[in-house]
Amino acid sequence: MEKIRIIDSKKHVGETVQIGAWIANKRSSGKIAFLQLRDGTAFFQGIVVKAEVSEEVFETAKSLNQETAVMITGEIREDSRSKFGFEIGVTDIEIVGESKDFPITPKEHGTEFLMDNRHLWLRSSKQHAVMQIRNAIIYASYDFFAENGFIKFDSPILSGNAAENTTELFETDYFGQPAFLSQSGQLYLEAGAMALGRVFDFGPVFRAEKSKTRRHLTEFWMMDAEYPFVTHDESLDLQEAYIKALIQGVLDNAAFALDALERDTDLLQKYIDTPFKRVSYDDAITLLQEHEADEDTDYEHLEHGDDFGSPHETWISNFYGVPTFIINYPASFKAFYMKPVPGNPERVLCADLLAPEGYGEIVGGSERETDYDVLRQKIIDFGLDPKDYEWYLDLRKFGSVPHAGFGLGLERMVTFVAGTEHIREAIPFPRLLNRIEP
Ligand code: ATP
Ligand code: AMO
Repeated sequence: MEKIRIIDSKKHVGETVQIGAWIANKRSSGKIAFLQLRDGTAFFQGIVVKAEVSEEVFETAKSLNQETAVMITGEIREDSRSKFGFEIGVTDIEIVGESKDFPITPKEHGTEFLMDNRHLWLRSSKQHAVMQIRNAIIYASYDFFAENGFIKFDSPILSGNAAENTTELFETDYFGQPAFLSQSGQLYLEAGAMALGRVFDFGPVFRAEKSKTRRHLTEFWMMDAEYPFVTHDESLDLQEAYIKALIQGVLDNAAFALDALERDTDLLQKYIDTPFKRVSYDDAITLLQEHEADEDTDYEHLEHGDDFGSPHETWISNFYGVPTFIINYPASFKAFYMKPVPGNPERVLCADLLAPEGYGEIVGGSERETDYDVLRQKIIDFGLDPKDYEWYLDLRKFGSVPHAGFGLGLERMVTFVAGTEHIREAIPFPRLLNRIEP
């Protein structure tokens, strides 16, 4: 008899098969038991009819606890009443692993309790759906980069210098010398771009974020890309195509997960079909000022030169209703490696992509400074030691070319596409300000 996975069940209609699964839920009456089965690929109903099976099998079905592991034998049938369209008419049940008092029951639980039990919470249908979306985004990302001629280039996780903001570094001891966990592979990717052309990186990065928000993790996965001989404008086109390809990948390959989360897929389709907005930082500030007295706004007044807070980002992205690039931010609160806007040294050639529906920034990118002397001076102005960046400065000595790149925070993208509330559900084991376990 063939052992199949639930996801493949429709190819086996009419056949008697075996499915290894866990009991997600169970209802039974005197005559019939409904088993909600899950095998990781999907959730699925098993029907055990007393009159059609041995007494022993029916008693076993009635005794099954939540999360007991079973090997089910039965016939795959089409059934329009089941959400999945199919079900299995159970003829035999073998218990593989017992389960007793599974802590996460169908009733409501508090967040801290669920987080303490994250290793078990992952089995719920909601977490299953979010993880499937995460997986679809990862595969779509690899596909996009492969189709667009990018080479995967892995940057180190242990580093002797800061890539972004020195206040958010995790420091460790490297045989008596300080080392830092990577905040972004970008600087190494720039070296990669000069060696291999279009490169991308996908790996964990670490930021000692002291903030407790629904958008910050201390360990998250970043998709970083870098390409030579392009300007930041050209880079925006690529970023837009990339984000659309990721959303498309989820619509194509994880539609069932979006459905389980009741995500509005028409909205996702709209983000693919509509050009993203591109608004300069200064125009965005002016727009915010013009609307600050409106009845339905509740953000603080900002002057040109101030950084946005979450309420400003939320308002801007809601105003446009599609993903919006905010370009040319003030140099004062952006990283040292960004190239100034020609003729306006106060602003830099960068963009943050704000996701609509209040999801905030999901991508950060920029055109990089190419001039050795200017870059060296900026490193000093930012309070960094040029000695730590000698290798990086070298890239400006030997055939420096215009180049740009961007980084996408995977978990922010997952949260946005899944339409979920908090970033902690977008990664299997979230690391947060007050949590490093399980
Ligand atoms: P982030 O700030 O989100 O860590 P980033 O590294 O790109 O990502 P910034 O460019 O400094 O950092 O910030 C982008 C936006 O993130 C800010 O404009 C703000 O809206 C939001 N943000 C940053 N810190 C917080 C916080 N503690 N609480 C709420 N929102 C925050
Ligand atoms: P930036 O600092 O904007 O850019 O980070 C890129 C993206 O990473 C995500 N992100 C986070 N996600 C979860 N938790 C956090 N604490 C967190 N912080 C940032 C966001 C953000 O847009 N080197 C540049 C990229 C580049 O220019 O190539 C960089 O790191 O989605």
